[in-house]
Amino acid sequence: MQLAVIESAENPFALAKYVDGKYFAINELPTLTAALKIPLAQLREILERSSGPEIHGRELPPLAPESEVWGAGVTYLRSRDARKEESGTPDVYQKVYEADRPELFFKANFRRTVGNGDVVGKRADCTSTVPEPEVAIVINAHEEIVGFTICNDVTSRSIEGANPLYLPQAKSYLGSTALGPRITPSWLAPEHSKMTIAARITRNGEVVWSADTALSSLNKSLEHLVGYLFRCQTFPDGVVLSTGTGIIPLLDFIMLEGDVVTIDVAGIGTLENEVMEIPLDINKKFQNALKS
Ligand code: DO4
Ligand code: MG
Repeated sequence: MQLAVIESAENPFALAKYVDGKYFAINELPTLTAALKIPLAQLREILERSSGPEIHGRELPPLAPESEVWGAGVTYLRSRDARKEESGTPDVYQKVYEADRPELFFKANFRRTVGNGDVVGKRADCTSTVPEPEVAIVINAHEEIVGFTICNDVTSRSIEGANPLYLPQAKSYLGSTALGPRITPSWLAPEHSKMTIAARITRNGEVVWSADTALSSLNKSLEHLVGYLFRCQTFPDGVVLSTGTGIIPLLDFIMLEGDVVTIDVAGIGTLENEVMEIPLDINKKFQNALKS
C-alpha cells in the first residue's frame, strides 16, 4: 500500500490509498495535509482500518498543497567531490561535509513541484544541468518520518559552480523539482539503510548515463537531518526533505532537451521525467498563452 494525492471531481487534492493499481479514499483523512497533522501511530491505525470507496482522477506529486520541499546537500562523498570539482570555491563543500550542521535549503512548494511522468526543466541560461536522484522523506508536524518517496533535485550545475551564492537560482526555477510517484509509509518501506538508488538518462531510446548508490552511504542520519530542519522552525502541514544525491554525472556530461531521467528506488518506486528547456522569456510566453 502506498499513499497518493489525486485530483478528483470531488476533491482537488484527495489523499488516497494506492493498492494493486487502484486508488481508494480515506474517509477520516481527506487530504495529505490532514494526515501530516496527526501523530504517526494514529495515521497508521487509520490507514490500516480505512476502507473507503475507489476514486478516479489524475495523480499529482505526493505533496500537501500547503507543504514545502527542502533539500539536504553534500551528504555523500560523491556530491562533495563533484561540487569541489565544478566550483571556484571548493572549500565551502569540504567544510559543510565535515560539519555537524548540514546544508539545508528551501527547494519548492506544491505549485513548483512536478510529479511522475511530468516534464522537468533545464534553464536556457545554464550550460550544464544535472539530475540529482535522491530519496526524499515525508515528515509530519510532529517531526516523525511518515514515509519515503523519490525526488529529482534538478540542478543548474554551471550556475552553482560559478558562485555558491547563486544556489537558489541553480536549485529553484520552473520544473526543477520532481517528486513521486507516491509515498511508501515508513512501516512498509524497506529498512532505509538497505535502500538502493539507481538512475539513468535515456536519449532517443539509448542509455547515455547510469549510476547507482545506497542510502547507507549518507554521511548523516535521517534523524540528524530532521533535527536540524525543525530547529527554530515549525511545519504544521508537514514537509518533504530530499536527503541529497550520491550520484552525479561526470563534469563533461550535458543533459539535453528530450532526455528522459529515470530514478528507481527499490521498494519505493520509479520516478521518470522528460527534460524540457525553459526559455528565458517563459513568463511572457505563459502570459500570452493565457490571453489567447
Ligand atoms: O551544495 C549544493 C547542493 C547540494 C545538493 O543538492 C546535494 O548534494 O544533493
Ligand atoms: Mg541535491
